[in-house]
Amino acid sequence: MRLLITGGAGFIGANFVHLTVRERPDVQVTVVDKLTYAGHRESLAPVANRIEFVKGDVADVDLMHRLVGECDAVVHFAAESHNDNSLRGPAPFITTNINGTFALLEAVRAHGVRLHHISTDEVFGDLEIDDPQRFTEATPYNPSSPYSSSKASADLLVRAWVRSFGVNATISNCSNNYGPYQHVEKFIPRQITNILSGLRPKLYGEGRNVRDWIHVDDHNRAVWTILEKGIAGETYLIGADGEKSNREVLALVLELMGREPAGFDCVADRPGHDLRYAIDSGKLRSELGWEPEFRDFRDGLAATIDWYQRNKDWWQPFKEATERAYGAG
Ligand code: NAD
Ligand code: TDX
Repeated sequence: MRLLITGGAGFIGANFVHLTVRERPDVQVTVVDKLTYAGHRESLAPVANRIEFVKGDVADVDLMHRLVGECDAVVHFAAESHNDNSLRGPAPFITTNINGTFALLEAVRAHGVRLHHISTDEVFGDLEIDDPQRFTEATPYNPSSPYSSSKASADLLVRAWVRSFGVNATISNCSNNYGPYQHVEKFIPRQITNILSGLRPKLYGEGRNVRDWIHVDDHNRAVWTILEKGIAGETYLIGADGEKSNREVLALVLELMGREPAGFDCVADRPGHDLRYAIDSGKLRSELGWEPEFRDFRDGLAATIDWYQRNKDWWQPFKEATERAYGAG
């Protein structure tokens, strides 16, 4: 199988490339990535001689036609992915997440190639803390931020191309990922690398917000399950029953890193901050037989902390600029 992976130099994409090279040596991997501030060739260094890398933009129609024409299937990770950035400057979220998905859809339509589109649980909006319901495939879309509305737009384009043009595509909406190679702008790596840099962790508001954490390898194994067993036109929610408040996660980071429980700052809340995400992944489990392997968040978090401790060369070059972008907060 010749597999085109968009956004393969980013957090989840790079982990997907590593997993694929490690566990499916018969798959020929081509990565296309624009190498924005969030993309790192270094994340692919351990597998550099096992893959083809193309620096390019998913919104480049001609390039997508050429690359898609040379593969059997596409997994589409490439996106602008950070909510805080989408509040500061939404423009690239529209061009990459919407126009980029459109360019890819036209290419897979022209070449009859299978597409798996990676999306997020944020398209559903948020839940009350005490709501017994979780998101399912039937939950209506109700996105809050420029990021999540651009991902929702992309999902709707995929659904329309399936229905109107018979494109062979599946969609997955996953909850918050953690693990190695995640950009230090995101919650967990920001707090770990703040501590490692002598800075105090920063909690938005009171930290009541709940996220449903999943290890990146569990997400990526679910993507492989859908690629192999998923039904064209279907959407699958991916989640590992990992609900935790931000305050709880930060407390665990502080404990595992040997810091005082009070060793953090509460800072201004994110505008429009979604309160809670929670995924019911029953369809993926019962219909396709997927189950998460990382069942102990504490262990997964400890391993992630260890990775950031051992890989300072990877994150230190962009730590300062990331904190500068966050401002004094
Ligand atoms: P990331 O920001 O770490 O990586 C994104 C990658 O896409 C980078 O390598 C970047 O260079 C590349 N890219 C950006 N614009 C591009 C363009 N125009 N053309 C080609 N490449 C481009 O993001 P991530 O956290 O790895 O997320 C990957 C995907 O998973 C996204 O679609 C995101 O919406 C989705 N997702 C993320 C999470 C999460 O918790 N991080 C959860 C659910 C879904
Ligand atoms: O410094 C911080 N302090 C803080 O309290 C940061 C960066 C975040 N937070 C909070 C905001 C959120 O409630 O932590 C939570 C997680 O924040 P992010 O890591 O920015 O993730 P989130 O906004 O939940 O979105 C993530 O999950 C869904 C990914 O970034 C998206 O790409 C994915 O679609």
